[in-house]
Amino acid sequence: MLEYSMLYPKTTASRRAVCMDGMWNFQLDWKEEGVTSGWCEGLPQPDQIPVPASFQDFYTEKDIREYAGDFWYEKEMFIPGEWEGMKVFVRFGCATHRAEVFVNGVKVTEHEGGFLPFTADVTDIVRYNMPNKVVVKVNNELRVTNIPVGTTVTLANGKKMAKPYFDFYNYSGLQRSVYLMAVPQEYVFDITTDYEICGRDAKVSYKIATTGEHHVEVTLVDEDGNVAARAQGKEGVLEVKDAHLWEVRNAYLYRMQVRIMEGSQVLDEYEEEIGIRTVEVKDTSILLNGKPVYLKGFGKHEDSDIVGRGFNIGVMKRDFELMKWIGANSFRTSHYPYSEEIYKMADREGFLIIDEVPAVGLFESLMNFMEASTGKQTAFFEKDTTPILLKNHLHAVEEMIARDKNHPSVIAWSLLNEPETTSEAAVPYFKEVFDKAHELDVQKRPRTFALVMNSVPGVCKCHQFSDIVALNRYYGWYVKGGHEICDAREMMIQEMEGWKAMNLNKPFIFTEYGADTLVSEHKLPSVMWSQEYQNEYLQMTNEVFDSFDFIKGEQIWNFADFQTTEGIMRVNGNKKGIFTRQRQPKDIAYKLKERWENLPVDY
Ligand code: GCB
Repeated sequence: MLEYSMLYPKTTASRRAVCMDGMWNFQLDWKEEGVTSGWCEGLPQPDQIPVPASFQDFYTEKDIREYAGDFWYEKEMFIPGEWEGMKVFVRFGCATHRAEVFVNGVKVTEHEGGFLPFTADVTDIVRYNMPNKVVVKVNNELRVTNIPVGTTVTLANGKKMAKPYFDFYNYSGLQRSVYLMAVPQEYVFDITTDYEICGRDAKVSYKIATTGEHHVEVTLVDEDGNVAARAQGKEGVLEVKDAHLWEVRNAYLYRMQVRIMEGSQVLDEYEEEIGIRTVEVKDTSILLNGKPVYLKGFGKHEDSDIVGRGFNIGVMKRDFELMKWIGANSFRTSHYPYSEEIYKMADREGFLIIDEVPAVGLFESLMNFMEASTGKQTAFFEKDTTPILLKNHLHAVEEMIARDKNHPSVIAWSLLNEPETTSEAAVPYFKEVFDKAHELDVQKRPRTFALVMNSVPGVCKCHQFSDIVALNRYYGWYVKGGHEICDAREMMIQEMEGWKAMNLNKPFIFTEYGADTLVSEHKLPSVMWSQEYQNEYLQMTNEVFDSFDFIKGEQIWNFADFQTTEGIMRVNGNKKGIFTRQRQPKDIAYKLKERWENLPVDY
């Protein structure tokens, strides 16, 4: 069990949640003096910066954008007198990649991992009816012991620079909302649900963790506000008559109200929106509520102009509108768990999510998409640092499942992206990660990982861990692109024949395939990078998908163009977007729309 509750901050009859988003003081620690000079008590010369946001794209100086090291945030928070006697927390939606938090100069918590929330208990430190000061030291260096994996180098001018083993830009900072929270001493700490559909009815089993011994009551309320079921106790079953199921693109959400009671007095009240649905893999099918579903959608990124990876509610809305317009039903949170608000919206809109832990870069190369195809081996899982990496990886899996387990939209866990699976050394590492996810998830959702180009039949040592085999494939782009696309097609078919011959009896999905395309380029006949080529590429891959019946999904790379590290492989970012970074369609979007709107759900 984690030290702090992962429940999303909410104001209820017994709780308070105050959002601390807005302008915060901000200072980069160029001389690495913050710790010794006592910046935890207050920043000497701060600038002001918005939270939530990545800090990088606000500034015009390149040294700031590329800054690697410690940087500090500071804000005053007023703690109301009425909160005295309650437990008071400060909760960070994320701090990328690691943080130490100080309140009134006292260290209250630290956290490693840049894409999951953490909470500091500040009850004994805050002064009531007075302003208090929160200071956060964030660090964005990449290391081989942490996920996502990379290194940090020192340049000739003495400045540090992050070197990711992945292509997305190393955006960082307080990229998600910060909340000040007050809860009663005895409070709801965790809620876990599981579902069984019995004809027209359903059983919702639940488990509630609280911080005391008082009695718990649970009420399930339907979308019309009627009570659908009640139960008593910290563990039990809600029997729902004529259950309204949560279906793909046809969501139905019940409110699960949890109350801790002392006689007739409510000590704490928390409400979680849930959807009644089951997920299962059977033979080569992915079943939602017992019915086969074919995944259509994207690998995405949290990425947009100006705020970088910062949560942007407007961009979120636009992305869902575009996904609905194009006929998608799913996405993968490549390559890290996204902001909680995005899962809530997917719950509401009936989208299916493959939830990915930030385990990307487990292959020693900035361009693993290229180098994996060359036969390069990096002995990634054979290093002295591997046990520390594994420990951090397992912790992130635990945090992700604790945070996201009750979202009906989450139908699978992706536990790594493109790791090196060509050596036996990967096997025990995978076993621990996959076992952990299975142990922690009461719903036993399918587990997967995205296989890099060289993880092919007969070579990949780890595909057996996957309940759904997920392939990232770039035949026709990194391999045999342009006029050689006919050879790419043959290679792709040959690989799929190889998998078929293994008779794995599992569903396969494509979690990545795509071609970089500049929205400015049209050329007849096509050339790579033109919109015409992206269309040809799509047609080729679709023909292959359509010839193997064990392929149960296609999530194209990427939903939108996104920022990457600069270099000769990228034209100011990865341009495989179906939409531009500003969320306007490329030509291919219309082709995908035509295909996806016409594919049956269980195709
Ligand atoms: C991959 C990676 C993804 C890259 C993509 C590409 O295999 O998983 O993070 O962005 O290839 O476009 O090269």
